[in-house]
Amino acid sequence: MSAIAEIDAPTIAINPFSESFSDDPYPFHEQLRDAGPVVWLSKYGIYGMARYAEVQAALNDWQTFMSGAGAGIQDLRKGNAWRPRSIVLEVDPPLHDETRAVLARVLSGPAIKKLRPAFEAEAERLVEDLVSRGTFDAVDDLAMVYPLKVMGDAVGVPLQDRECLLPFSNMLFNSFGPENDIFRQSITESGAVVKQLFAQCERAALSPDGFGAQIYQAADEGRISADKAPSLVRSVLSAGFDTTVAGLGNAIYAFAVNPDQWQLVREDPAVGRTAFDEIIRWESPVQTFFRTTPRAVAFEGVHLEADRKVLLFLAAANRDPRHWDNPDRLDLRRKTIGHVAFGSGIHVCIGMMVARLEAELLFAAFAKRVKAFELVGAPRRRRNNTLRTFASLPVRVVC
Ligand code: OVM
Repeated sequence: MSAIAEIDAPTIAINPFSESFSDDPYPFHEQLRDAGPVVWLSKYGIYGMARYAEVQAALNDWQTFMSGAGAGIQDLRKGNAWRPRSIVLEVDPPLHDETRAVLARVLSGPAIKKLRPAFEAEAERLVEDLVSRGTFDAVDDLAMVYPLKVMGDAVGVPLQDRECLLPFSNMLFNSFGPENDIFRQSITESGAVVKQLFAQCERAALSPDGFGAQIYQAADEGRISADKAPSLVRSVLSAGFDTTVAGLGNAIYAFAVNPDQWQLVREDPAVGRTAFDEIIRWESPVQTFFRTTPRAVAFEGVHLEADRKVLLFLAAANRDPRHWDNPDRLDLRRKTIGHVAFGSGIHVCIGMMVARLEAELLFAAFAKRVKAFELVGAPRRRRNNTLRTFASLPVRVVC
């Protein structure tokens, strides 16, 4: 018995994986935050947290909110999981620290710095082409094109083998949620791509100088066992593409609907360098991730049962008025430190420097040439159980 009385989490009937929730999550986020520090989502029999303080605390307490049972709604300890777990995202220390260290070296600051000239040349080339067209789709012609080109080159995936990456990720990010209509549809649509994606993780399929090859080199050097290399390549291919596609699409949308904020980027290169973090605070590509309680837990005065999934609403935490001033406002001069769009704690995004570099260089290339982005058709969202992203975003650039 604990000395302090514990209450049960209030029950909420909201379905966070419904069409209406993903169409406009923000009113639901407010209800979830206002209901309490921890809520019980009766539809799925899971806990949820949507306030900044609790999400941040849970992300930084891996012993209480473990990842080893998977980052999705399914408990991967219980067998018949459709996919092998990620050996970095979905494991706890000590194994986590060994695999993380390998990726940390591959994706280190100096390593990312070396990418800059090639990333910059490609940003200039692509943006010059888009600006000369005047009107384009910011998803099909930009957000999907640039990461596939520059990150595909950096990892060492041959050009002709990249088509599987986005359909695979779309399905994978759906698979963190329940087996609903969109998850099933993405499985149907992805057909052969799972096999192609796994084939792409083999050493012989990767160029000899990219991140993929460097992961195999870590195995050669005995820093991880040889059987772990393909799995770590799979993590990079899973996490490194559709996330930035979402973030870059959301960025162009953000600039189109907040023209005053785009002016700030044009006027001050320093704003352009930090804009992406505010954009992903405001429209977080990864909306949610799960953790699991390994035992009964007392957290913020609330009793949580053992072996329960806990849905962390990262995007709701990023707009919690208990933490942020005027959180629904995109404010590129805001101090965004502490946002949880990249997560926090031991699993914090390991590729964030790549994502920031892609955004910074694209924004700089546009800032030289473009006064404003205008929507020329209705943006269409791509519904996904984890990602907030667009299927189509027709825009015109004003020069
Ligand atoms: C992984 C993985 C997959 C998807 C997302 C992610 C955002 C990681 O396989 O490690 O992090």
